[in-house]
Amino acid sequence: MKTPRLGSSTVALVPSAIRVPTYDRRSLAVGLAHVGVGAFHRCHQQEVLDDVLHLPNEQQGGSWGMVGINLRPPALEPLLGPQDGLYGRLLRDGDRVDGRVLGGIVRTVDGSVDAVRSLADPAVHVVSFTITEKGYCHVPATGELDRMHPDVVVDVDSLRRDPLAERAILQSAPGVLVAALARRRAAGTAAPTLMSCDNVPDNGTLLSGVVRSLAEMVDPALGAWIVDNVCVPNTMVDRIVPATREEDLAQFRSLAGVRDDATVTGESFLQWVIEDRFGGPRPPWELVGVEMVHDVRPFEEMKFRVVNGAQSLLCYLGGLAGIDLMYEVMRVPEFAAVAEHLLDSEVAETLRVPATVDTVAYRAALLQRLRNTAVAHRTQQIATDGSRKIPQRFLAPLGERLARGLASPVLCLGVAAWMVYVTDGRAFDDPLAGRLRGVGAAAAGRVDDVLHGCLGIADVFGVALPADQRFVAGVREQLSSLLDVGPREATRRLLTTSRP
Ligand code: NAI
Ligand code: CS2
Repeated sequence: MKTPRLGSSTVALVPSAIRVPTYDRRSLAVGLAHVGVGAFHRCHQQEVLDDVLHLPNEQQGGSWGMVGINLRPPALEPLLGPQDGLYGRLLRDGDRVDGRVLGGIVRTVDGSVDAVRSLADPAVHVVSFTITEKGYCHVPATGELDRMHPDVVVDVDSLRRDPLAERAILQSAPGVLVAALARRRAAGTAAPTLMSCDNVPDNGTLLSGVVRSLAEMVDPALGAWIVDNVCVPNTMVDRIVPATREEDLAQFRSLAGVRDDATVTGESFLQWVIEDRFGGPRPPWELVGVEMVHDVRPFEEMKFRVVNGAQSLLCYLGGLAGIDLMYEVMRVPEFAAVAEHLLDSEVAETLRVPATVDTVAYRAALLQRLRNTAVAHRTQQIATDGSRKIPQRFLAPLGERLARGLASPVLCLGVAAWMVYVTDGRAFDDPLAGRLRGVGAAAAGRVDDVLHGCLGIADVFGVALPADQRFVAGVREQLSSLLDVGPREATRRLLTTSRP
């Protein structure tokens, strides 16, 4: 017998071991929008929203149904439309699996035309984003709008001719936002609060800057209106959510007895810290475990430098060693030791630890998360878009340590491992992939050519670091070692010489 597909008419078939929405989804009005409904959004923010929707109505302070928007593949309609927005999430820790059906998405939209229309709807009070680090069309080294980005160039031209995007097909998330805000301004309706949930530094400040800059290129008065009317809080988000595999879909189908094409999986750990600065109504996230704070920066720096810094160090060392999964990388003694050394020394010395954080527990939890054999997190996935990730994960702490006269051999090893990874001829995804492959082809594995070819990319390294001979020498030492003896021996050498 054919397995029924998950949807409003079949969700009642799901066994009680799997929690399903018990709130009335038919009465849910749209109050939120999200752009970039990928695996992470569906496994992080949507779980928190589902918890909000299960609160007593009098505690919710509004109707928080969400319109899900994708501007890039995968298209949402074929994925979630036939399922009435319902899908399953599986949390795995060791041999424990927790299944749940989430129901906060009440409408799906694909493409810029319907996206602009949806975001211009005054009922949408908060627009959130997980559009990947490259979705902001910014310069990684500065956080400013890349005015020469091909999508920005096209959108500015389109919007100058068609400011409300009545006909324009827009290419970038900032362009879509500018068009939607222009419609709200023209209609005299309130602006939504924009909330990035991406792993970019000062994500709200960055989002606000790229939107304002693109708007000013179209119409300076619109740019000024955005500055005066649009709140863009910073956030920190944390849950390891690997790309969904066929076996994940099969496991959910087996547990739930229904077919779900949109299943997502992750670890049970979840943290969300939001700067409490909203221009209008918002869900009562604080009632379901979200930390609403005045300053996100300390939480963000901890996350980028401890969690993401360790992940990026391990993914490049592991990738160079031919290892596919992160928990397998942690089984290599040298790699586990150098990750711990990073946390305990070079990173720890740069952190402004929030008063609410127990650093010993945070470190122990991270090492356990990285060793979680139930989360099939590929080194290749974490290595993706590294030019947009290493600035906040390696270069920011490195620069701070240099300013204090502190050496950072492990962070330099991370930078060097990235350099080898993107120039040794392997396949990888990155907005700068073409340029990086060109460096690799020209360098042919010669240390100084790889080093200076990569350091010459100002979008990533800026100007100050490549001009600092301590930084250049530190990276060169690790790069030479990696190219000479490979990742495992290079790591062992570093640990022998630098660990107390
Ligand atoms: P995914 O590949 O499942 O989804 C990516 C989403 O971004 C899709 O909805 C896609 O349509 C959209 N997108 C991609 N490029 C875009 C562009 N140039 N403009 C507009 N939209 C674009 O990836 P996933 O796992 O959902 O991660 C997305 C982002 O979430 C990450 O890049 C990161 O910033 C953040 N994040 C991810 C975590 C994870 O463990 N996967 C954890 C913490 C944050
Ligand atoms: C990972 C992150 O792919 C990557 O860049 O480092 O998605 C990481 O899993 C999350 O930030 C954890 O919260």
